[in-house]
Amino acid sequence: MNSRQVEASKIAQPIGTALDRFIKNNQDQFQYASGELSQLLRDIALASKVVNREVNKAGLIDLAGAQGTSNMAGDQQQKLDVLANIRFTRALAKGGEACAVISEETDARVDVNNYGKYVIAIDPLDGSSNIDVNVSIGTIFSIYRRKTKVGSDVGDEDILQKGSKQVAAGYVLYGSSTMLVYTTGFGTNGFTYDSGLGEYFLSHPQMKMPTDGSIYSINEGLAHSFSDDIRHYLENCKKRNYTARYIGSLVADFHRNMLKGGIYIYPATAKSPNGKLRLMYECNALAFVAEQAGGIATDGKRRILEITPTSLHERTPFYVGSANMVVEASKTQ
Ligand code: AFP
Repeated sequence: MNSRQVEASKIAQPIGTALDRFIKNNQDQFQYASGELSQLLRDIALASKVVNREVNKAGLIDLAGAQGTSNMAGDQQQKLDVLANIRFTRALAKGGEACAVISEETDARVDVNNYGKYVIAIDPLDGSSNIDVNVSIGTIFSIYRRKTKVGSDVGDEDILQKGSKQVAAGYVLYGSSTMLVYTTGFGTNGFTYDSGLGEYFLSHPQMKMPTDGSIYSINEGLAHSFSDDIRHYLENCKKRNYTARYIGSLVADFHRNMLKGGIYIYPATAKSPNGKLRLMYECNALAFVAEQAGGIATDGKRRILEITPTSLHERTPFYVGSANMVVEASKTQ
C-alpha cells in the first residue's frame, strides 16, 4: 500500500488533524519562540479537558451550586468557577511559559515564574450561573507577551496591555459538544473534542463570521435602562423580523453568532454604567477571535482592541459580531 492509498482508505477513514499537530504545523507563523506559545496552547487545552470532565460530572458529584463567595467583580462564585480557576492556573504555572496569570476569579494577579515570557488573562468558567441548569458555559483566554525583561519581576506594564497586543486568544465552549476556538492572528480555527480519544480535532478551519446576520443577543429584560439609541436599534431589529436569542453565556451566544451571523450586545445600563463584561477576561479575547474571522467588536464607539486597560477588572460595554450589524448598532451611540 502506498501513502496515497493509506490516506484514501475507506476501511479506516482519516480522523482529521489533531490540535497538537495543527499547533506544530503552524508554529512557524509565530514571530517569537514558537515552541513556547505552542506549549501554552497545549497547557490550556489540557486544562480544558479536565474542566470538561468535571463540568460533565457536576450533577453527579458535589460540584454544582454556589461556593458561597464572590469574585472581585462582585459575582457569586460557583464551585466550578473556583475549581476551573485552579485547574487553569495550575496548568499554566506548571508549564513554565507564563510569568503571570490574571483571572476573573482572583483579586490580584498570580505571579508564577519570572522566567516566563507570557501573561495569561482568563475567565476560567464564563456563564457559570448556567451550570446548575445544564446550559452551555465556556472558558475565555488571552495571551500577551510580557514587556519587561525576562527574569525580572512582573510589572503592571506587562499586565495592562491593549487587546491589540494579544499574541493568541480563544475560548472553549462546553456545549452539546466541546469546542476549542483560537487565533494567533492568522485567522480563527475551531477544534471539536473527541472524548473517546481525549483529543481536539480541527473541525472548523479558517472560520468566517457572516458579514451580516439576523440574530440579536441582548438581555432585553434590562431594556428600561438602555440608552434611547440601543432601544431604537432593537426596535429596528424587530421591524426586520430578526431573531432574538440570548443564552446568558457569552461564549455560547458569541459562538452561535459567529457561525450563523448575528450581534451580541451588553451595553451600559443604569446599574452598570460601564456594562457588565470584563475587558481583560472576556471582551479582548472574543474581539480578537471575531476580528480574525471577519467580525467587529466595539464598546459602542471605540474598537475594543484599542482600549488601554487601567485596572485588572475593568468593565466595558461590548458589541460584537457580524461586521455590518456591529457598525449599525455602534453608530446609534
Ligand atoms: P456569570 O458567569 O455570572 O453567569 O455571567 C455570565 C456573563 O458574564 C456572560 O457570560 C453573559 O453573557 C452575561 O454575563 C449575562 O449577564 P446578564 O445575566 O446580566 O444578562
